[in-house]
Amino acid sequence: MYGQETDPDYPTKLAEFEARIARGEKIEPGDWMPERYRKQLVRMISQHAHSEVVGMLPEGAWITRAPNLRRKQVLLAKVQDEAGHGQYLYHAAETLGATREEMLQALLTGQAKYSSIFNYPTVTWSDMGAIGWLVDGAAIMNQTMLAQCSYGPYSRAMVRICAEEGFHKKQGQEMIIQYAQGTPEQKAMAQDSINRFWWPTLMMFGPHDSASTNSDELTRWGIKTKSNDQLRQEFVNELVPLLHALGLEVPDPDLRYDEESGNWISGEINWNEFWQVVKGNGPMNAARLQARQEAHDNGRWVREALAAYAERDV
Ligand code: BYC
Repeated sequence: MYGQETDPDYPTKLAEFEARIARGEKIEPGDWMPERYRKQLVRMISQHAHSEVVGMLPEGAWITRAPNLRRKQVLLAKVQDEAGHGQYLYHAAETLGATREEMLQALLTGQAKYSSIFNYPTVTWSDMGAIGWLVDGAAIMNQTMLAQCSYGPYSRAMVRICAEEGFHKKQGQEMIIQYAQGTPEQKAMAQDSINRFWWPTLMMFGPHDSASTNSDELTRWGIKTKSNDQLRQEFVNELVPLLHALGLEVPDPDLRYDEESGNWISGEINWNEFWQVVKGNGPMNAARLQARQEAHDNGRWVREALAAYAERDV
């Protein structure tokens, strides 16, 4: 597809492609697509896949420390689901010509991004609740939109992922509800988790629309149908009343309700912190990549065995 725009038929093909999107048709792997559309999707889907895989680490660390068997089973199932999400998403990116090896290499060398949220530590058990309710809750908001996106394999992966994330969100919410209504120590633990995860969760939605470099292209081609700020606002509007109803505080002294718009208006996010984390300087970036590298190295024998099996004489 090199030099696609020099093709004399490019304007016609582009117009047909955009007309298909405007009609709500899905673009499928073998279909003609602008090179920028393919690149944007590979970028976003592979980052999303990496987020699912790296996202297993903060929760996986608590499987052995779950307070009872029920919680352990639920957490195990959740972490296993995230591995599955990574698989669906890597497959979706492969339909666009990206190889698994190059995507994993980009992750392990620190070239590829993954969601900033997973570069924060999980220091108490109720962080499992905060991740489920806030982080998966934020992810669902974004992914429900992506389930409508114009690229068929990505949108279909999202339908299934959202169904599973719904369970993840509910188990986290149930945990925070229980602790908020439990002993003073449990309530303080839940509040502390909310305090630490609130702002990083708001950062998950990405920079303000005015600073979002990819949004114009993604919106033009039906990949994003809501903006970063719009989704973030929907999340804040949903969560604030629920947290208040539990007697929990939102750690934002500037938070206020705007009667006219019906929105809860947040104070300003610490964008310096956000960009530091995105650039690899967050509290857990180095530890996350090291853990992924170790897992990759430990899995080498499995990849070699699979490759040998695929090449065997039949
Ligand atoms: N973290 O132009 P913008 C989960 C980057 S996992 C890091 O607005 P875009 C779960 C962005 O990549 C769910 N980087 O970007 C798993 C761009 O840099 P590049 C994860 C971020 O793409 C396990 C630059 O900033 N969900 O649910 O229009 C356990 C400018 O941003 C972030 C997804 O991955 C960030 N938060 O919008 C529990 C959803 N935000 O790439 C739970 C798919 C921005 O140009 N992704 N950047 O170098 C998306 O929807 C979009 O990519 C984003 C950003 C909304 C994240």
